Amino acid sequence: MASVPTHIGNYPEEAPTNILEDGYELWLRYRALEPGYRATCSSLLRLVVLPGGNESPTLAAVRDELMRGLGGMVGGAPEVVHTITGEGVLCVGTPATLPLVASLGLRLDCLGNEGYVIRRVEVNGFIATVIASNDEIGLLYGAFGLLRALQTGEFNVAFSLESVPKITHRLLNHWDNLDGWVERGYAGRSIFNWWELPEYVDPRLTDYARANASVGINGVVLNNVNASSDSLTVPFLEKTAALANQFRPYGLRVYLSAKFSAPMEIGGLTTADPCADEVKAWWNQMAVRIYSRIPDFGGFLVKANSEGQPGPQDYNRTHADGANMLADAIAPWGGVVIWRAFVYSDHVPHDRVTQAYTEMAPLDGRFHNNVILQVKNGPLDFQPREPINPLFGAMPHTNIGVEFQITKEYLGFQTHLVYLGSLWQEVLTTDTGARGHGSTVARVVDGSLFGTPLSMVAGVANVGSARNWCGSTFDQANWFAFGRLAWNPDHDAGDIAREWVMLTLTTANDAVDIITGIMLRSHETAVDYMVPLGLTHQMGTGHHYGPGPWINDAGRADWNPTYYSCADRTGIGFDRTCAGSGAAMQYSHELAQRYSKVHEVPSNLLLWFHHLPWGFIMPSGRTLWEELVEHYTYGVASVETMRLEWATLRDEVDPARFYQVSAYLEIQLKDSQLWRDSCITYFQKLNGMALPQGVTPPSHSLKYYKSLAFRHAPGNPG
Ligand code: BDP
Repeated sequence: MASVPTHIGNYPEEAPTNILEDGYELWLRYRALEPGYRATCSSLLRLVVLPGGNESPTLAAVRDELMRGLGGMVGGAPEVVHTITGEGVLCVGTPATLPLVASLGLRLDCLGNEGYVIRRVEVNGFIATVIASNDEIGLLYGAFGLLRALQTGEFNVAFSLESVPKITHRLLNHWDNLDGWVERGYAGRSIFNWWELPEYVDPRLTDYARANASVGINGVVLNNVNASSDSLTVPFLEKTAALANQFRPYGLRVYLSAKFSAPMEIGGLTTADPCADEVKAWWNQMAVRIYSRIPDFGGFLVKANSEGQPGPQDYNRTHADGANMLADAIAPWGGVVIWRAFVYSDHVPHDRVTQAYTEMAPLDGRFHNNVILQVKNGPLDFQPREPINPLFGAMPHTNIGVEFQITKEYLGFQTHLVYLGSLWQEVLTTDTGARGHGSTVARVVDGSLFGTPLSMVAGVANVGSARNWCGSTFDQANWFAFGRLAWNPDHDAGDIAREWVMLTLTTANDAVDIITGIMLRSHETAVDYMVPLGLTHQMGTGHHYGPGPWINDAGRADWNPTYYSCADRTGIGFDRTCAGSGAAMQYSHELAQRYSKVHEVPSNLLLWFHHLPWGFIMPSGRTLWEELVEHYTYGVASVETMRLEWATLRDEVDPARFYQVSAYLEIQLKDSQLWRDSCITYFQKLNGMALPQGVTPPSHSLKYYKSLAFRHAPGNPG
């Protein structure tokens, strides 16, 4: 067990840079570069050219960030100059802010509004580094791109970088309530203090905006999808406007979750029927009220007819009727309606995972152009592993965005180290088969597969008021990876992990290798100790943290782990082939075939699609029961390996963060053992089979595991 460092705040003089590593700075630490490399960078980057006078807030943010970054890494305060009269100049501009940029022959036409190019070019006979873009926000993204390159040691005399986002809408969804409580939040309370707004805007929110801009996130939904109509009242719109003003320089637009019944709750109407004239008029007025305060308001996110939320179906209207009515109201200002496909009606369906497809796919082509359908990555609910949602590829005439969950509701909260980049990459690279080979989810959500104009990657935020923002060091990596993948869904999750480690923890090669290795194994490790071989939703009711595979008395059938495992004396797994629920048939022909065949389905989805006898022989030659036990056991062993590997890094990582990660790995080890032992004990009770030879038996009875409660777990609305 790592001991609590005693010297925080009183750190020995020889290591002053390790003081106050409380995680606040995230990946924007800008520590001094190693001397040799610093010399290379300083000879190139002493000076910054920005236009004099009338500097816009975005240009000011660009300048501040470069001054801060170069000052920290290269040393000294960079000098601001207005002409190029020597070597070592960094020019930053759009053709409008710095006319010189237009004359350099840089190909800006391919960059759109947000892309940027960084090149070394000759200006006035001197070699200068140029960051150029069409709009100022591209300069900010470019500044962060350059600073990242400096931090990770990629900068050199021939440095060149061009980057254009592949996704138009790169959004964080905060599940934050107006009283500051965060649904599924594990990093303290909301960073938005509605009580104090609009008069007091916490300066910390500027750092929040910087962090988002640094990874290219360009929008933020401020309130919970389980929305309160109050967010649309004038006092709260004033508060929203104050946040919008704070975020605007960083290219971060604000959005609101809208409650469908708001016209009744705060508008005095007797209906919220989307086809009623008075309802349309009410939303039209709402749009005027919002845009008069926030001219660049992003739009509405709506959870309708799902988990008890009101929606158009309450009036026998379709999701398209509801979404289009709202979309028409905000279209004149360029707003979008983001309509969630996570529909989950009051009636227990035949198979819960078929619901979104059943309701949404027939509506393809019926949504207006400024509607984006937000589809969770899997058909169930942010489980540690799911197949892709079958809606990807099934709605060619609809703007489709993916919704990931950055906060780890089902993956051990902030105390389990699980790097989500791997999970997201697995989803994004899955071939839907919709238009032949290569029809990946990434190509659906970036709009290139079907030529849909709006594209979106959204993530349920893991940011809160915790000093380190996310509740743990490694959860910062998930915020970072989300942004990087939203910018370019083809990015490699391993490269992103490595980059984050270098920016956040250490640049020492061996340590970077070890930490990146831990991160890349971490998702599969969690799947192993929680839900191996395609099992799903084995978590306890409400909190979703610890194991509850035996639970069969939750409010409705599809809230029960037993509903998903279908485990009994003879076998385990949910039959979703034609002979079962038929859910596999919602995929393209090729995928449906693969998933339906027990010998072709990937083994990590086996029990998602098939119900099999415990004695089923796996490709390894082991029985299914033996293989399950093997996975659970391996998951625990793998956490132990992570813990031991981390322990070797004591001298590489500052004491505060080293200690917290060490302690959290202890928690994860204990929990992984609990997951393994609970699940093995329960399933063994059902099948009566012996444990494979040499396997350590669980140390407690089923009664003991069932007696464990997770009271007061954070983030649980129940
Ligand atoms: C589930 C969460 C619940 C959310 C719901 C949603 O348990 O708190 O409200 O998703 O996405 O995962 O709307």
